[in-house]
Amino acid sequence: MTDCTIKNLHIAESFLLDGEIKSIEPYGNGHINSTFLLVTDKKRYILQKMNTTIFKDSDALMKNICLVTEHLRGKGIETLEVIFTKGGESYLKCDDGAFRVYAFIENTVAYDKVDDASIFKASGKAFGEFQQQLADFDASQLADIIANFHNTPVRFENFCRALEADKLGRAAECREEIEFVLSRKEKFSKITDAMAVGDVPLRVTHNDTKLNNILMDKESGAARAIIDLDTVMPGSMLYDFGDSIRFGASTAAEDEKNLDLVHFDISLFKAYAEGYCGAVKESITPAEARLMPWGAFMMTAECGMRFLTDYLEGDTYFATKYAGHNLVRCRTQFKLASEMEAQIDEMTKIVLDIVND
Ligand code: ADP
Ligand code: GN1
Ligand code: MG
Repeated sequence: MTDCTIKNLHIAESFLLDGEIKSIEPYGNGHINSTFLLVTDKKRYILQKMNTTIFKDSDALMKNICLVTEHLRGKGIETLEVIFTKGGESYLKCDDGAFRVYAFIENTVAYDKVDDASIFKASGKAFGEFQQQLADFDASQLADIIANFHNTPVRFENFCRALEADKLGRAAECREEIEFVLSRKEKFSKITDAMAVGDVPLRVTHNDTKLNNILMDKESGAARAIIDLDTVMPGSMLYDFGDSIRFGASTAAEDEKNLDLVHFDISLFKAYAEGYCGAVKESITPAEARLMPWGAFMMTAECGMRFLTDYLEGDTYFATKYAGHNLVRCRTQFKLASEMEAQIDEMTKIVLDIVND
């Protein structure tokens, strides 16, 4: 057993598990928390070392998650089940960090990519419904876990600071990407401006709606549960719609090195829009409908900008697998964002046709 496994074993033993622990192995493709599959002789669980550098207030984070999951469960919706510690806490704080356990949601799959438009449409419908299910949730109960999470102008300022400091001298090798960001400064306030004047309402949103944050039924392909609830907080529908498009309407992985393979697939956009916009049809405002395509552009450009910022700052935020991983990710995002920019009118027509149908 490695040191890490031994430590995790001690940690896992602090939780109210059913059965005797058999194995603990790294699991999944998340960029933020360290995730493990924990297996006992009776059941499977997810053990996570929470990223306390990013989520500084673990108490507030777990309180949010408990409140949101209770709200959803109260409506009969399948959701994450927090397994408490033997001491009755929702997570374990110890010298090695902060840890939590969820029941493993069985017979599901978290996709990193879909080719089947019907699965993507089903994920859109589920994220749209998630938004509706949280519409009667009292937002004042929720802590703002990461301030300005999708405030693109603030993300732009952070990027400018990292560029100015250029502490590792990496700016020289990403001139094109830097130019991509700087030349789009004016566009970055499109959503925040609409929110400031009240055209786009603040809602309780997920804020990290990439495809591998929804579990789909292995057999039927239907959506089962929305996971990764760390960033559920007040936000905009445009963020949730946009982030799903960013990740799922691409013809390639988020970290594909060959940019010739990376394209924005408008037919996947249409499928997702049918699912999502269909589900929020009753509550979507005209401004939200009009700005949906900009949500996709914004989340994609913003994510690319965040990858680039992290690259300039020395890869301290996102988990990376090799040197230059964040720059590779940034390039796919900018390629997608520029293809979206070129098709904004078509995308707008698709959304308006669905909403006005
Ligand atoms: P991160 O914040 O690092 O993205 P996630 O909470 O999304 O972490 O978990 C990473 C991956 O672990 C998910 O993409 C999914 O594959 C898997 N996962 C997380 N929670 C569960 C669960 N309750 N049941 C089954 N799989 C899960
Ligand atoms: C992170 O946690 P994960 O891997 O689902 C990030 C998102 C980014 C995404 C890019 C809390 O999501 O904002 O869009 O990586 N989550 C956080 O893949 O920063
Ligand atoms: Mg995740």
